[in-house]
Amino acid sequence: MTSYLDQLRLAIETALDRFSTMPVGCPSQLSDAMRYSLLARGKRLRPLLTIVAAELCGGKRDDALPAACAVEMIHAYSLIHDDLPAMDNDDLRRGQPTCHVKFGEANAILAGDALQALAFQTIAANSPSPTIAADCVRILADAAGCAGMVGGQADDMREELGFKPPNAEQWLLEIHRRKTGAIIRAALEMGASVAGANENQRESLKSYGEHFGLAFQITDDLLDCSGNEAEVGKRLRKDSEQNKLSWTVVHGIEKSKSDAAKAVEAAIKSIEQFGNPSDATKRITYEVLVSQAQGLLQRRK
Ligand code: GRG
Repeated sequence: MTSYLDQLRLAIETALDRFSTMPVGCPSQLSDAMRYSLLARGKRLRPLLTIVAAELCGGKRDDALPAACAVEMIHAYSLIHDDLPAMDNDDLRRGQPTCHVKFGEANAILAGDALQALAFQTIAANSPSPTIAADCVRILADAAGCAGMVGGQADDMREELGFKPPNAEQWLLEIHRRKTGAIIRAALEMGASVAGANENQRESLKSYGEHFGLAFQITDDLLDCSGNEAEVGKRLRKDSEQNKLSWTVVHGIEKSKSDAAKAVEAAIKSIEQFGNPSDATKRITYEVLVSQAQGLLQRRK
């Protein structure tokens, strides 16, 4: 499995570099800011999930790479904007100064904007067919937009304006579902789409993504309490210091750990139908999805 993952990561890094080689007309300071954030040391979790989902459903890696890179571009844009002074005002991301610290606030806003456009351009121009391109654009736009990631972020920001939700548990679950979960779920659904998966396979991967996304965010909140800044590559203890709503603030550490474990279990159960495949590639991709979910419970970054 290690060599499969190493090869996959290399394919993702190479494709990200290729798809972010900017056309003539892109100002160099903008291209530098976009590539600085996009190509920085990230875990590449979302593109990895897209490709693994595609291969699990019998799709080709090369066909999945445009959608995989697009989801990483959307993720990179969200990190750049989330770090801005108007949002989280962070100075460290992926182990390096944030985009606005390095290039200035205006360039960082524009780099995020342009990465968002580049994501959709990458799918449109490189997908295996116009039908797949249209489907992936719809999936990613739904997940990134006002009822998905941006909507989740907007509600998350309301807290800073003094909003106190009547039901903090439900409110937080809904924020996590949109702010973090929607893009992870879209990563898996695009993999299914690229592979021409049937409806049953698509639903099962979406459900995996939903549970995985929740487990990911709960473990992110746990890392904020107990992680090491140098390892994680970003500032920590922000939620607890600002008393921001997070899973650990609402539920406490022990329940957060058990909720994460339950979400991981549910994720793995969602993909039961893919267990015991005869084909070697499908077997390894199934095992990768199981181990990526289990690995969340030991996250150190
Ligand atoms: C500002 C449009 C806009 C959206 C912000 C997703 C998001 C919404 C903000 C990201 C900030 C954040 C810390 C969210 C919590 C979980 C998360 C997405 C963490 C970062 O993802 P990783 O750990 O990061 O996969 P790497 O750097 O490894 O890719």
